[in-house]
Amino acid sequence: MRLKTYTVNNITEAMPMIKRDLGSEALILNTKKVKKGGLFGFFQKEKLEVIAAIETRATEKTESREKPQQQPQKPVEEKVTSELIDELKNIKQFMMQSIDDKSLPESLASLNRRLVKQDIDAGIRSDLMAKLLLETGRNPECTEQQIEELARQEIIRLIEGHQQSRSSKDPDFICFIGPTGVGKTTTIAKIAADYMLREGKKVGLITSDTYRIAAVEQLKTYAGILDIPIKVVESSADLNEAMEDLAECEIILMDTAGRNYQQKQYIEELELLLPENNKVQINLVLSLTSKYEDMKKIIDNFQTIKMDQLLLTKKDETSSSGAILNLVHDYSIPIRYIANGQNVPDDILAVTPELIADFVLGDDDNG
Ligand SMILES: Nc1nc2c(ncn2[C@@H]2O[C@H](COP(=O)(O)OP(=O)(O)OP(=O)(O)O)[C@@H](O)[C@H]2O)c(=O)[nH]1
Ligand SMILES: [Mg+2]
Repeated sequence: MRLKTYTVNNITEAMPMIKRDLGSEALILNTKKVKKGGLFGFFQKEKLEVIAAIETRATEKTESREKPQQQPQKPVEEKVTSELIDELKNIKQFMMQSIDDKSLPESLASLNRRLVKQDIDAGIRSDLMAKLLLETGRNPECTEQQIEELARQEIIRLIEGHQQSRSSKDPDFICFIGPTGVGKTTTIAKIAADYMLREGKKVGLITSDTYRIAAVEQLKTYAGILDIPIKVVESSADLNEAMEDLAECEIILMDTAGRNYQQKQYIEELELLLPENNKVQINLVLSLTSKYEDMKKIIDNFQTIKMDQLLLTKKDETSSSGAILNLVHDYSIPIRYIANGQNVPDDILAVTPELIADFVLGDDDNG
């Protein structure tokens, strides 16, 4: 790694110098304010010290080793790769600590403040700011609109990298699980309507929520409105029977009782009920009004159940959308739908990377 330190008036001034000396792949490791000049401590000027670095290539590293022929090639390559990964991790850590509002030019600082308001994770913000700093360094004339568009493209790229579908074919049995009151039943009604009206599919419903007295009636009401069959099950034996009864249906949506999934015993109960079948798709429903740490705890608890998709609800009840991007980044579980209101069947959006980017940058019209 090559390091170079610059003392400048502001970060924008440092960018062309870094690019000239270290190239456009260079990273900013640290920035700090320093006092320079003056006499006996008086009349000093405040300057910015910027440390930038460029990683030397893995191949160059291998070649420059003293006796490469004495070690088999593969272990050497593996060692170099793991050293590089460690170094990059250190650099990232460094950047996360050093990039803050004060070290950013105003155009980026205001964007950063907006992302903080959206509760976007500090690591994601630092990565984004580092990329935007380099871009704006290449092109100091960047307008705020252009910076916004660059940020949007970067966010879309991040989402695309993390949102690969986990199942290769369309499911024919989708099970909805999640904490109490997040909107599982309402969302199932919206999705059932979507399959029927938009895709013209024959839909069937199953519910295992015999826990709450009104729960079965709630789903039965939707089944009645949509004129589709519904079965109530209490055990996995019942479930097999219900699936046979609904064999005519092209897609079956199954509702489950809301449980406090921060407690593992409820996950074990669910495991006993769900069919062991690769065609079953499991959707975890979470509300965006929950605390991010609580969402994480629930997902972490679901280690034993293969989760295929996330479904997020109550977007209309919160003004911060950062959790959506944090989830994409931290778990790479595809997010298929976002529900944004109580109206069945209208208040649901099919998720695209562009939609999430609009949400986190705060320029959506979708509630
Ligand atoms: N604002 C808003 N309310 C929603 C949304 N989705 C569902 N709700 C409301 O949330 C409440 C609970 O919805 P349900 O569908 O019964 O939630 P559930 O997860 O099935 O609840 P349990 O089965 O009791 O665990 C209802 O008042 C819904 O109208 C949404 O996207 N936005
Ligand atoms: Mg319910």
